[in-house]
Amino acid sequence: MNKTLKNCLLLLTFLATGVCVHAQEKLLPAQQEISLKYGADRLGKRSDKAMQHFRENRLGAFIHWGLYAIPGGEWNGKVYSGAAEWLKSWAKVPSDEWLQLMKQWNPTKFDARKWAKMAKEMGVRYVKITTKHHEGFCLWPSKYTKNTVEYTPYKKDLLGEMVKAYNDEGIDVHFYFSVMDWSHPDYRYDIKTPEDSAAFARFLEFTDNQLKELATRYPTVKDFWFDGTWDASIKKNGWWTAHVEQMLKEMLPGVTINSRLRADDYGKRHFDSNGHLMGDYESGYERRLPDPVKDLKVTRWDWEACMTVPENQWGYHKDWSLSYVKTPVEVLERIVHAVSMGGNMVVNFGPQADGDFRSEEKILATTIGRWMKKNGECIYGCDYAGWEKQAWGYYTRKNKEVYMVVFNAPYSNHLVVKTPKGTKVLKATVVGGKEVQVTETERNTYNVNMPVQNPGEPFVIKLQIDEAASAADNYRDALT
Ligand code: JFZ
Repeated sequence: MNKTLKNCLLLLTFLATGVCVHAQEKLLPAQQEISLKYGADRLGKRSDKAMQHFRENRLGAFIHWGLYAIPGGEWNGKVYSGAAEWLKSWAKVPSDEWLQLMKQWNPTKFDARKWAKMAKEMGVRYVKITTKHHEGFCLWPSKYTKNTVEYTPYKKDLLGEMVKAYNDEGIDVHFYFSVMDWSHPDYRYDIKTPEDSAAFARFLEFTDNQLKELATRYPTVKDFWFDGTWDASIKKNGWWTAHVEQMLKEMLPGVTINSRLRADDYGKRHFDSNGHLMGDYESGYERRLPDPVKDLKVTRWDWEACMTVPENQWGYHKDWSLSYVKTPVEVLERIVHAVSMGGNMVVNFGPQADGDFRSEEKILATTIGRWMKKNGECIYGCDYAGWEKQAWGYYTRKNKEVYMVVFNAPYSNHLVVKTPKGTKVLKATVVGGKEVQVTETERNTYNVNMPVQNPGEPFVIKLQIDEAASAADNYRDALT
């Protein structure tokens, strides 16, 4: 079977079966745990400063930019509706032909400072940049391959320009890195022969070199987000995934690494054979989110979700009419949803080949930014509040502040709040607005009035609470 066909089949299989989609934590009783050399490095969340910072950032932007932006989903006159960054695979384009696109790589409208301003205005605290996607084209002048920006008409170090510009705006840079490399002759999907082993060993050395190069050239990078790690070849080399994490952590103290990199001694991914999360945060929530009532287990570890604006386009696709495109409010709701369950959210952008952004993405960034400017205090540094989910929206919490983020205004004009035992609501104030009336209607149940003038967009109410409220109140339990 040729490589590209194999790619298609692999993708189809995991989309159909959800193989990598539902990485699950399955905890074994402690006495049944097996000993692992390449399992979780730690139990529970990391609590150091760098991890706290990662967590407090909460909102990020993904940038998927590579050669695939040039054809934008169209090959030889045919438009493919699948993800644009997979076009090489959909259209079965051989690598040498695909890499010819490098001759056209000249983003004349690219201005890193403009990109950074746009991110700043949107209110994102970090960007995740595709240093190298599955196609194998590198946005930095890597010494270890010719498939880089250096050998395009643009020539300059795109990644370096971006890192500097984002950092200058106070925005953290995270690196997306695809281990799977469709253009490297030594990449293998599986290891079946001694020849495969030898080739894959060379490939892993090449990958180590590229990663060391990235860590050395761009020491301000805060995070590596690995992708393209689902093939049997990598699952059979779990030791290597543990080694990469260690290597990067030695080179860059504090760096954070996603769970998607890792496979344990038995090829188990994300969560090891004992059910413990590997890497620093779970990265399986992609284009979907945990259920706010049923999936509260996610609040036990750090996690980061990412989402596309159309149904499933990461790289630039010229035709967004082929699938549903989320509105800014729908994107915003997903951001809040993630934070309300203790996660981060990364919103994807697929810049055009000329270095500009499509207008839909510019509008999205501006709209989210306007909202964040006013209401960002319910996002940054916020976490799961632990209060019972209500139909009007989501709770988030920062220390003593509990935020109600309202997406569905009720006809009753009352927002029902149920507090945990011993917690009273003393006062409610619209963020950027006035105080609203709170009425205790039952024990641990309140009606918070809608603002007199419906804000007409999702809004936030900040609650002042008393958590040491005495049990002696007006209520007695029903005798039945
Ligand atoms: C991968 C890439 O193939 C895709 O092009 C994009 O870069 C995205 C962010 O990551 O796609 C995946 C990888 C893993 C899952 C789903 C899609 N998963 O585990 O659910």
